[in-house]
Parts: sequence; structure tokens; C-alpha cells
Amino acid sequence: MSKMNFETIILEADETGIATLTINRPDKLNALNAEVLGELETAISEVNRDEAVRVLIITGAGEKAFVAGADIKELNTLNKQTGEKLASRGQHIFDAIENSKKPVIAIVNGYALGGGAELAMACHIRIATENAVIGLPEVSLGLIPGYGGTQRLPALVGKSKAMEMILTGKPIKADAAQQSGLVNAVLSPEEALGYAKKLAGSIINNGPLAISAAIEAVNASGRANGFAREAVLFGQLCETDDFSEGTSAFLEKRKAQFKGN
Ligand code: CO8
Repeated sequence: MSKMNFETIILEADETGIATLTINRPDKLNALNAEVLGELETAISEVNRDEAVRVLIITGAGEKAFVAGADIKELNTLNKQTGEKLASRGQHIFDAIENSKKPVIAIVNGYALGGGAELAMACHIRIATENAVIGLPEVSLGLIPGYGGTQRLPALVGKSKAMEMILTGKPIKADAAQQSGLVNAVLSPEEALGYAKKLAGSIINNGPLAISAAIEAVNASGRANGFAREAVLFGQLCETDDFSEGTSAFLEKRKAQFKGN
């Protein structure tokens, strides 16, 4: 994959193994309509399929927004059945991001509201630009977050802060998001991509099998079987060539050459 053709997103990969997915509806502040969701789903599966891609960065087109939420025009016509179905569909796609074998870094470059905040929370690491505004304003629309926000926000910021954000619907700015642990770092819009790529580079230096297993193990934390799953994955990795190479290289004081076997 160097560049794939989509209508509402741009997916491109460089020679270092970093793919960048840009949600591209800037005139609607990158709101998630059915087409964006469908293309997002295809893109995530392509990223996982393509062995040359090691890290995915997700961001929004334009200077104003990451994603300003689910497309309220589409929400407006939902009923009990179609609402539940759409929430389940979005959850399924965001789960695919959270459970991706490749690390996913969000650059939250402006408004990340409702479904936009939920998309950012499904990513593994979040970098905010100084103008980021993050929140779950669904209650202000008579809704609740439906793309996993009620589950992921408490895990990231604690139940108390999550309750405050979800019940008031009031968004927080970048610095407050960093203080509460919702984002990893805050940078200027000019610096954010470079910082994310540097972070991606540090990840790419490591064994790809270990990175995938680490994502799976961390995702299992807080779940009933988290510790057991961690032990199983640890054992599985001990049988890989990468494990032998990584430990041997350390002992031989050289740089490891991981092959993903
Ligand atoms: N959906 C559709 N269109 C949007 C959205 C959105 N979420 N956000 C912005 N837009 C559109 C505007 O309608 C406007 O379009 P147009 O130019 O055609 O009128 C354009 O983007 C620019 O927006 P504004 O003119 O409003 O820009 P401002 O700078 O004045 O305001 C805001 C920026 C504050 C971000 C404002 O646009 C806003 O409040 N947007 C809505 C934010 C919101 O409430 N998001 C949550 C939506 S609900 C949700 O995400 C639920 C997720 C779970 C779904 C579960 C499945 C059922």
C-alpha cells in the first residue's frame, strides 16, 4: 500500500512502515457518517493485512477538527432498532482499532467530540494539538455515548472524572486532557505529526510479534482473564525467533534484527 483510493478518508504509507489515515470531510468537521465508518473499517483491515505497515496514525483533515462526532444529520433519523444497530456497528469498528495488531496513534488536532472522542479513545496513544477540545456532549443531544465512550473513558481517566465529563457533556481542553491522562502529550499543530512519527519510530525498532502481543495483553488488563492472558502470550512469545534474536542481541551487545517470526 502506498496510497489507497477512498472518498472520505486518505490512507497512505511511507517507506518506514508508518501509515497515516486522515478523515477527510473538513467542511463537516470530519463528522462520522456511514461512508466514513465503512471506509474506516476497510482501512483498518488493510493496515492489519499489509506486513509493511508497522504503525498507524489517525488524524483529521483541516486545522479545526479531529472529528466533531457522529454525523448528527444521520443520527437524527434513528429509532430504537436502527440506533442500537448503528451503535453496535460503530463499536465493532472501534474495537477493531483497539484490537489492531499494529499500534494506532491518534493526533487529536482540534475538536474531538462524541464519536470523535470515542474514536480517539479506541486508539492506543493520543497526541493532542494545543487547540484540541475533547468531550462527550451526547447528553446535550438527549443521547449517551454509543461508540464505547462509557466504557473507555472511565478506563482512561477514572470513573469520577468520566462521570463528570459524560454527565455534564462539557468538553475539556488539551492541557486538562493531559492532566487527566486522556492524552499522552500536547504539542503545537506544526510539531504534532513529527512527534507522532518519532514515537512510531521508537515502536518500530521493537519486535513486531511482541508489539502485537503487548497490545493484546494491555487490552486484557482490567478484564477478568487479563493476568492469565498475559502469561499465555508471554509463553507463546518465548517460542519465537524474534524472542531468541532479541535476547541474544542484548547479550551480544548488538542491535536486534527482528524478522517477525
Ligand atoms: N455532524 C454533522 N455535521 C457537523 C457536525 C456533526 N457532528 N459537527 C459539525 N458539523 C458541520 C456543521 O453542521 C457545519 O456544517 P454547515 O457548514 O453545512 O452548516 C460545519 O460542520 C461546520 O460546523 P460549525 O459551523 O458548527 O462550526 P463552529 O466552529 O461554529 O462549531 C463545533 C464547531 C462546536 C464543533 C460545532 O460544530 C458542534 O457543536 N458540532 C457538534 C458536536 C457534537 O455534538 N458532537 C457529538 C455528536 S453525537 C455523537 O457523536 C454520538 C456518537 C455515538 C453514536 C452512536 C450511534 C447511534
